[in-house]
Amino acid sequence: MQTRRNLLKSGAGVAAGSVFHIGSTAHADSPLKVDSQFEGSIQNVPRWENVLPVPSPPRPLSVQQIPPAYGGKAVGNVFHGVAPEYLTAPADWNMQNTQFYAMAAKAGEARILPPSMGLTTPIWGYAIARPDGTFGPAISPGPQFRFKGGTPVVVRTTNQLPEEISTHLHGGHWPSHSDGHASFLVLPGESRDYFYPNVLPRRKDGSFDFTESPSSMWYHDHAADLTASHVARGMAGTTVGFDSLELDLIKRNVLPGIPGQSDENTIYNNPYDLFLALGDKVFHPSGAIWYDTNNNNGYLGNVETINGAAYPRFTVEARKYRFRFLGASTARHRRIRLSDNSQMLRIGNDAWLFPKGQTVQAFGISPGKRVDVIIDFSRYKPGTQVFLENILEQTNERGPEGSLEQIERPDVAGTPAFIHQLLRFDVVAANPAIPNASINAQSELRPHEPLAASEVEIRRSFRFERKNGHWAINGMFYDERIANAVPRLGSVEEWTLENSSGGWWHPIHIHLESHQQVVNLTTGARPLYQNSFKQDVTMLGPNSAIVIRMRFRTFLGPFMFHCHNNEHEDVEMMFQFEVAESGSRRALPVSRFFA
Ligand SMILES: [Cu+2]
Repeated sequence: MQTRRNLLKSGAGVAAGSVFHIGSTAHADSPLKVDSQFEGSIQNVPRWENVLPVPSPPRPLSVQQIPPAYGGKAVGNVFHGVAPEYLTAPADWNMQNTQFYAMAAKAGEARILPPSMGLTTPIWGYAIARPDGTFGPAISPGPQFRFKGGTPVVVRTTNQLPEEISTHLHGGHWPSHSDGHASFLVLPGESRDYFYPNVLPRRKDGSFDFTESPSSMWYHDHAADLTASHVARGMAGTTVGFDSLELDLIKRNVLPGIPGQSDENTIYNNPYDLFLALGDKVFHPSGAIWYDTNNNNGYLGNVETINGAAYPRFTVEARKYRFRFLGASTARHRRIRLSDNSQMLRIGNDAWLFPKGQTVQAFGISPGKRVDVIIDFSRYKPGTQVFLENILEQTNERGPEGSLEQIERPDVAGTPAFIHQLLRFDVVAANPAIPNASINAQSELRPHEPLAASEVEIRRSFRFERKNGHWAINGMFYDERIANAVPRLGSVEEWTLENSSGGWWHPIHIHLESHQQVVNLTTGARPLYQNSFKQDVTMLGPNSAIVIRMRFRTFLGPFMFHCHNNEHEDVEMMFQFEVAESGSRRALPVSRFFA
């Protein structure tokens, strides 16, 4: 018998007044389970009351000149200083164009839960400085920066919280001092000048490697031992990187935007391109975030948030949009689809656009990852409601149900056993003055240059495993004094990332450089399409081993690599590599330390 529920799931549009609900509705929804330690937490959160928050990017305080907000203190004249590269920058880094910002990490109040609940939530977030140097309110996600390739940026970050912090801008290519190293902190009451030169690494022939230009970055706290609780309290934000290649794709109306207007100024105002930061939280009945600092395995919330709002709705024109999905959870994995199972065009993995898009009905996204996707709403009539759904069940911290291969499949066969709706899109008529973007699966995006086996200088192996109730790599815990790998500046290395901790999932993030997957040693399989270019987080499913390659360029010094399940990272599944003038096969003491 065709029940109403089956009818809805079948994807047939069902009229309710003049509104068309596409795909499954709330009736088909599977709740998220909450751990017994959070007994009494908020269970039922009304959906689609919140409107999706879309941040407006801050403008730099100044360009070229140190801004008045710096209070007369030159760059580097703060307690934690600035990267030495700021003072020794080569002429082609365009330092005369440097943009200056100031930001504080501070406490605040947010409206994460829907208005009808009447609750606010204390957060730790980020606040941008006003021209006079005072800070606005803390927000979470934090201010969304726009970084242009070739334009250096300094962000003076002041810690107004009671615990030490470290800000990692994930997906970029930064000096060691500025990279958010877990031990290069900003102490309470102090400041650090984070220097983001926005320079591309160079190829062997000396030319800038524009294939490495990052698009979708995010920043989050990375302080040793404190990362997970800081991120759970709200310490994360997004950053859009762009270069002339991406601006040209908008000008030619390939990527969504406003053609003819999208130069480096108007890209600040592209209504068809936005981040969707996916988070999950547990709420105390007071509305406060409920987090257990004693649980080292992972944090699973029963309330889903996007851009800091629980179950929001978002009005879209009947046209193409670019969504930069971000796995902002500390431990939850998701598999995302549209409620009518219709096709999307995936155009990137982590910070980097693909050479060409990939048609998908669903994609997996684990903690730390970004998935860049085009959704074309022109297929829907104005008045249609279509939902964004997570179809991946995860009931414990070990990881989600199913295998990594199933989660990464681009197609959805049959009706998923688990459906949890995250966002409602309300489709309205498109502004006829702006043409729909032309992008399709044949559009040329960003070229890719593979790293060849013949270039590999050193091979290393890292085993991610459970040890004495904590999390280890090759049987060892994070030690800020030890460079666990020492690659030579300019060299290519091949690393085997192995997960031998039965049943646990580990998303492995390597700082400084993109890496390229070569082969899955467990299955012998070549990488899937979406994993065959660049990424900065490689997902290791249970009992798996994946070989990757990367080239270490531009910056000397120590950088982190670690599990991006933030709870695992804190205790202490984290190593560092130090890029040096000469490489070493053995671990060595760290030679540069930027406290
Ligand atoms: Cu892990």
